[in-house]
Amino acid sequence: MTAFVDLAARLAAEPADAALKDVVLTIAETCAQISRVVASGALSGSLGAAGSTNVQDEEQKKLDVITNDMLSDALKACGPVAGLASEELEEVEPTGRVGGYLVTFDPLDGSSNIDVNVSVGTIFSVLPAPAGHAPTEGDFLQPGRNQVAAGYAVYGPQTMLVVTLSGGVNGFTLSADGRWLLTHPDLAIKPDTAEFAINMSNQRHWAPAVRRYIDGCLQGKDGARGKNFNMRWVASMVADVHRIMMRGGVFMYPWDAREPDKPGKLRLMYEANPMSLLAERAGGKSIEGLNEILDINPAKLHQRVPVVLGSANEVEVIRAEMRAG
Ligand code: P6P
Repeated sequence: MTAFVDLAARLAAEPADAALKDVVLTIAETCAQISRVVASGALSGSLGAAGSTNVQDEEQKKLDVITNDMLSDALKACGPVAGLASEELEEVEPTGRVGGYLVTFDPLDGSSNIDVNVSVGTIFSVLPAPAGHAPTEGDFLQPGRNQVAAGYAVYGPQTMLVVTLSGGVNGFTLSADGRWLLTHPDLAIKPDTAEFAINMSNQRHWAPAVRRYIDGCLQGKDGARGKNFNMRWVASMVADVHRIMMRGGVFMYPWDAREPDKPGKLRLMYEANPMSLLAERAGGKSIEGLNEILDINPAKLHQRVPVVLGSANEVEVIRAEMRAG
């Protein structure tokens, strides 16, 4: 029987601040608890709609609210956390402490899948907090390059945690007795792929560059790309990105004409930025179209951004199409 290193031991080897490790361990422990709540489904009466909408004007599921409260409570009790922000909360929530770290999170990404038992996940991002004063919304508006840690938990056939602090990207599997065990060290995204993830039902709404790229993929090995492409779309960013971490691929949620004043569906601060840090640290790339997502200077807490993320060479093919207009 293989002896696996656990999360605490793996973090101990990281040259990162001990307080930051405490924050990551707190999030990891809460995700382990969320995994149990998600797995109980109908048995705990936690499925279905909450009867409310969030700041995104999206219907909240009961589990959106439950998991948000679990993470919010855990972070408010975690000493190094000065403030938190959530997809489910309109405003940031200072903890009453100064210094340390800010945490943004999507407590249950892909929750529209929860009632049909398809993988969902939790996404988190950790930023440095300001010294000397309680954090305001403006203190959260830092570019993704400032993140000091990022990760996600995916609640699927296995529950896994994928996280980066100071160096590479490591994957942990939740054991039956509730421990995060290092099963996927030093994750690396393959630079080339023949698999794309996009919601094809939006095809008529895409910009010309995206339609050209997808059309090229669909021509198969006799077309310009010279290979047959496969398509996957789980409609759960965590599940689609996890697949790309495991076997390569490219994930796209581009701007489309349905809401021309919005740049895309996914949120920068607690979806695109953490996933982009993980992708780049694993040797992949993540762009909004022409430029790296991690270089965006946020203007609003819940701002949206187009996302093209995954295998580096395939992202460059898409960027070239975007440049062509
Ligand atoms: P669509 C889930 O609601 C989410 O924010 C992401 O997890 C996912 O990639 C996307 O939306 C799915 O969007 O339009 O295909 O339902």
